[in-house]
Amino acid sequence: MSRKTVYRNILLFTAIATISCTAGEKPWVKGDPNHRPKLFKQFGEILNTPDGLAKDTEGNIYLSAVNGVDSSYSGHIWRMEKATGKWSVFSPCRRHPETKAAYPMGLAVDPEGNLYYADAQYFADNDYKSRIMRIVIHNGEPQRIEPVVEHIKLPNALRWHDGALYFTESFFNVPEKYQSGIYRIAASALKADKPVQLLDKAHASHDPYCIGIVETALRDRGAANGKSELKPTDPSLHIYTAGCDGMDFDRDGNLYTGSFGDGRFWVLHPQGKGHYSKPQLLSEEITCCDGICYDAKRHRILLTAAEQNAIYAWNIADKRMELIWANGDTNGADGLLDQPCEVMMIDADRVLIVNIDAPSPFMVNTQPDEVHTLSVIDFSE
Ligand SMILES: [Ca+2]
Ligand SMILES: [Ca+2]
Repeated sequence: MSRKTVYRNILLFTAIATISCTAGEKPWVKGDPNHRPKLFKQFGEILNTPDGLAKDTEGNIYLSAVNGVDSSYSGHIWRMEKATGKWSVFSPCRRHPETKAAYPMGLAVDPEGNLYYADAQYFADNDYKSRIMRIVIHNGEPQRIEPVVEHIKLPNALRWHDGALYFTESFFNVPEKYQSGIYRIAASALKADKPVQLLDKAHASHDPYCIGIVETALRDRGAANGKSELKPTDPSLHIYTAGCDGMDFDRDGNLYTGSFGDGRFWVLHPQGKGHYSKPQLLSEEITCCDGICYDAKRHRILLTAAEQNAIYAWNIADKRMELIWANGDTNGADGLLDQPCEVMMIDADRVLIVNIDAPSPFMVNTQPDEVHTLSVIDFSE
C-alpha cells in the first residue's frame, strides 16, 4: 500500500472518529495514581511524529522523528544532552535515492558510540527499499551516514546485544501468511562498502540472518467494537497485519518481541553462537504491541499497548501481564498517554515513553494533534 493510501485511510478514519468524540471531557484513567505519566518534554512542529529511542554510554538520549503526519519536515534525529537536559536536532537522515524520503524509526548505539536507525521506506514503497543506516559519530558529532543492511520491508526496533545488531521486520508480505521476523547481524558483517543483503521473504526461513519468524493472527476489531463492518483483511486495516515490532533482552539474554497487529508477546531463548529457540508465545492480553523494554531492577518487560493507549508490564518470574497505566483520548499536553509507541528506562526507576500520536483505526487515540510529547513514569514513587 502506498504511503498516501495509508495516510488517506488514517485521515478518513479520523474524520469519522472525531464526530463521536466529546470536546472538553476529561479522559478516563486507569492505574496506580503514583504511576500516572507526567510530561517529560513537548516538541514543536519540527518533531511531529516521534518514534524510536536509544541511549549512549554517557547517558545522552536519541529520539527519531519519523514525521509521518507532517512530512514537510523530513525525517531526522534529536539528542538530549545528559549534562544539560537540552534537546536539539542531532542529524538529518539521508533521503532514499529513489523515494527521496527518510523515515527513521528504531534506534540503537554500538559499543563504539555509533548510532544505527531503521529507515522504514515501507511508507513510501513496500518493495524492499528499507535499510538499516549507521551514523558514524566522532567526539559526539555525526560524521557520515551509511547503509549497512539492505533489502528490508519494514525494519522497526533495533538493539545492540552480544556483539551484533538485532532488528525486527514487521512485514514479510508473503501471500496469506502474515509473517514477520527477527534478524541478527554480527558486527563483523556491518560494512559500509558492502551492505548486508537480506533474502526475499519467501526464503526467510533459509536466510542466515533471520533468527525467528512469528505469525500475526488477525483480530476482528470491527465486530468486537460494534463500530464497523470492516473485515480484518480490509485494505484499510493493512497496518494490523504487521507482526514483530518492539524487542529487548533480559539479564539472561532472552529475547522478547511483541506484535503490532495482534499484540501477542513472544520470547526466544538463546542457544549459543547467535542461535535462538523458536518463538514461544507468552501472552495474548494486549491487542496491539508497539515498543518494549527491559526494566532490570524489577526484572520485567514494559510494553506499550498502542491501540489500548496503555503501558503494561510482563513479570518474568511470575509469567504474568499487568496493567501499569491506561487513559482515554487526549492530546497529551498534561503528560497522559497519547498512543505510546516506545519505552526506554532512563535510569533504574524511570521509564521514558514516546507518544507517536499517529492513530490507526480502532485506537483509543482518535486523531493526530498539535501537541507532540514524551511522558515519564517514576516507579520509585
Ligand atoms: Ca499529542
Ligand atoms: Ca492524539
